[in-house]
Amino acid sequence: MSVRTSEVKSLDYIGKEVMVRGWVYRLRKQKENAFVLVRDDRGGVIQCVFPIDKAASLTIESSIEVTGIVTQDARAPEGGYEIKGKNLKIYNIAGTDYPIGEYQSEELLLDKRHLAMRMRKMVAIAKIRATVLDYGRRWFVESGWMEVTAPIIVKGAVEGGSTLFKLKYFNEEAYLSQSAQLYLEAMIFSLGPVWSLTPSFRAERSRTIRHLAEFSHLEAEAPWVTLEDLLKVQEQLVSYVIQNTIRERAAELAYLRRDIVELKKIEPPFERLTYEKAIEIIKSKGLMITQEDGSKREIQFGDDLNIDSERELTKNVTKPIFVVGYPLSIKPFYVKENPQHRGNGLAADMLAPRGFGEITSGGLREDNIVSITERIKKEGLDPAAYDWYLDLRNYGSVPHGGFGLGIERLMRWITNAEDIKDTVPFPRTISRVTP
Ligand code: AMO
Repeated sequence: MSVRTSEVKSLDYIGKEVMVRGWVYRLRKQKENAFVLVRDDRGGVIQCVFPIDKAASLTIESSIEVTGIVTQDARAPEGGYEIKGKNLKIYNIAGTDYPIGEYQSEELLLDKRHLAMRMRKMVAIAKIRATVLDYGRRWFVESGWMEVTAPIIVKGAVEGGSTLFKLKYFNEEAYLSQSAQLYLEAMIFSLGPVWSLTPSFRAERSRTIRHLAEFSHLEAEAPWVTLEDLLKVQEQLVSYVIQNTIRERAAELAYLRRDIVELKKIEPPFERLTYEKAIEIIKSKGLMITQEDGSKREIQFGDDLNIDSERELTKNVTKPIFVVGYPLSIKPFYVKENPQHRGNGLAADMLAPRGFGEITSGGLREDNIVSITERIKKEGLDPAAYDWYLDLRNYGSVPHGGFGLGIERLMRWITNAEDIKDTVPFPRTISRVTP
């Protein structure tokens, strides 16, 4: 039976025969012996030593099966354990031109992502990601929300027409979903609080370090909630995911050199900042915003918060903050108007600390059929495409709301990644659809 390297590295195995399967991660051939650092299929490594004649044909990334005796040797890398190899079975001798070495450009690593996935950095990130997804799901399951699945092929825009991916759907035009929200809204009427984890697609035309064309979207929707209820759900969810992830993935975060002192302190409540106050703060800091023609001006009420504004608001905070009450003019058609504050939406975004930017967005939904139809038209969308959605306002409409969390945005913050592309195995952007 094959064992993983992480199991072998314990006193229990000293002197015992084990079998490890994996790939040649590093290779040092000396006169008498070959020192083979074997990487297993969970990214762990252990040194295996063979007489040189047995291992002469090995190359980096050759796939092998090693049988041998576990010994302890302080000189062995990665913890002082090694395997004195008895048998070596070779599955495949890798080509000698393996393109991933120690120093590579980011572009090459993206071009060769199918191979770069074998790098220990990528394995660490993938493990953290699996844990983030695991606890994201668990929070909802444990809190009594029901998992549902929304379609990916849809007829209507949720987040504006400019980022829609068109698709030929038999004899008509359809789109890739930007968000499950409208479908989740349809499900709360019979299923109560629901959530989904599906890919969302955005034809983002600009290259940024926080936008992907395809991202993992954790979304939730519930009937009879207030905006404050939704904020509480989000701060609990994010805190729960972070605390469990840093506990279970301490080794991987350490490998990535992520300092987790601040992450340890993430717990509810998160500060709530009104949009007005946010604009005041940004103004007082003298931050200028860049207009479409490249010229700069002072930020004013009615402007959306871009990454620079978000960075300004969060550069000195250690916990996420909510910006609450955006003007309706900069929010999509479904955002409910605040009856106490006309023109303002009952919506909020969660901004991660230290400039990582928006990680969730959500709020209450407009539940009045007349207002929402007008808003759909105002956005230049065709109400006919929202027929079914408008039915929800016609047959037993209720106050309701929800939010969407971008898994890669959360991952970027947790792993302290420079670029969002680092948080996903095979990123999709305007300039990249392979591998
Ligand atoms: P929004 O468009 O703000 O809102 O998206 C919600 C969250 O999804 C993430 N996100 C992205 N992540 C990576 N690449 C992108 N291009 C990208 N775009 C968005 C962000 C963002 O906060 N239906 C609404 C939410 C709601 O009101 O329920 C929506 O999709 O983390």
